[in-house]
Amino acid sequence: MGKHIARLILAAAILVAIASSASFALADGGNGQASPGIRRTNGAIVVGSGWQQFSWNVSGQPYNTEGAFTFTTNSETLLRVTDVFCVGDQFKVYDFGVLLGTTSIPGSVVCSGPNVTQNPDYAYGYPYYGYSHSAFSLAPGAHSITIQTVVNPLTTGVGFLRVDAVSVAKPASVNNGAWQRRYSLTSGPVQDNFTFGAATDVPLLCDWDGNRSKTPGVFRAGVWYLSNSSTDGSTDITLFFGQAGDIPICGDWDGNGTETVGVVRGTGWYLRNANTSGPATTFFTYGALGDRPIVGDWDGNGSDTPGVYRSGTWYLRNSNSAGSANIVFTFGVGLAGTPVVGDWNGDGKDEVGLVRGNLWLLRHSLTSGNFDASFEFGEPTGKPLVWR
Ligand SMILES: [Ca+2]
Ligand SMILES: [Ca+2]
Ligand SMILES: [Ca+2]
Ligand SMILES: [Ca+2]
Repeated sequence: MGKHIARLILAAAILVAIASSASFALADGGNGQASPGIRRTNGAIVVGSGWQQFSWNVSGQPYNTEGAFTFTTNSETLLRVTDVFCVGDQFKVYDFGVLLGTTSIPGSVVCSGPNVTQNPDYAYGYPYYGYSHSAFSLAPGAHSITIQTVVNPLTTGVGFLRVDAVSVAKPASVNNGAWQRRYSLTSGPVQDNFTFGAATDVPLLCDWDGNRSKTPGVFRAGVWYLSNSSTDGSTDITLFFGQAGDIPICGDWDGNGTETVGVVRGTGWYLRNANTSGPATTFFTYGALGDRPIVGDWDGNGSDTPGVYRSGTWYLRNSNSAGSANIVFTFGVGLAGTPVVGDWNGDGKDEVGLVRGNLWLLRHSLTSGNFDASFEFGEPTGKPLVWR
């Protein structure tokens, strides 16, 4: 029910967006002047203040004419860059002169029509428009962003960038009831720790009360002990679900914002939509015996759905029902490791990783390939988990 409503809202939003962008393109008549967003007046910009225009006006390999966009962040930040107006330009993005990456491959040059827009939200949000665009994750600290136009069929033009603090996944490691956490996906020391549960428990991290913060829980032979705070030993909820030998899982199965309990028994997935004792709300079979079950919001629609990891191949499904995988890719073939799931780049969709000892290897897209980021954290013998 919730998912159907979400789909209807999404469909309506897309229709409105298409209608708006079409009239926008007509109204502006192709004069080349981008109107939305904030025109920067000096080098410093404020994180979270919206789109900032940048421009280029010389042929060859021009850098943006404004000079560097500078800012300092206290948390992980997402830098988004997009072309607007005429489709066809592409950019290299630098931080203090160090290449962060190149924006996506642009569509063929087009300056008019229903899919031409000067609104960066539409240019960035609708990939089929063909605007070159990308997101780059930035670590906490000082940044100085410059843009180089590497494909430049029209000599002059404008694009937009924005920087926003994001809530990305963070690493944890649990060893014999001792929980260690770090506040960023980087190598470094433990930043806080607490004790919860016993050595033989299976630890989990989920948002049991729906306040956007994942806190500890443990599964002990069919009994769940859940805490809504990451502090020593306090149990807020005790409930019965599943039995000894089950693999415990947790996630927001119905997309209502609260993450709840589940177990995998053989290939059977038993999910419950409340953190109370009682029968499964949903049951289906998925995967094969011996698979490592994982849970994530692969499509970013707000509900968590199943996946399995099998010897380097990931089989992900976008609904909590029996059926075949919607997404299949390889990552980590030949590498022993523990699969982990999290939104590593803050785009609202979950990605996967493998933890080998204390080495975390993260993939930033649900596609075949090598790891995109790595760091060391946790006890080599601990269980890696992800919080936010
Ligand atoms: Ca919570
Ligand atoms: Ca839920
Ligand atoms: Ca989903
Ligand atoms: Ca993501």
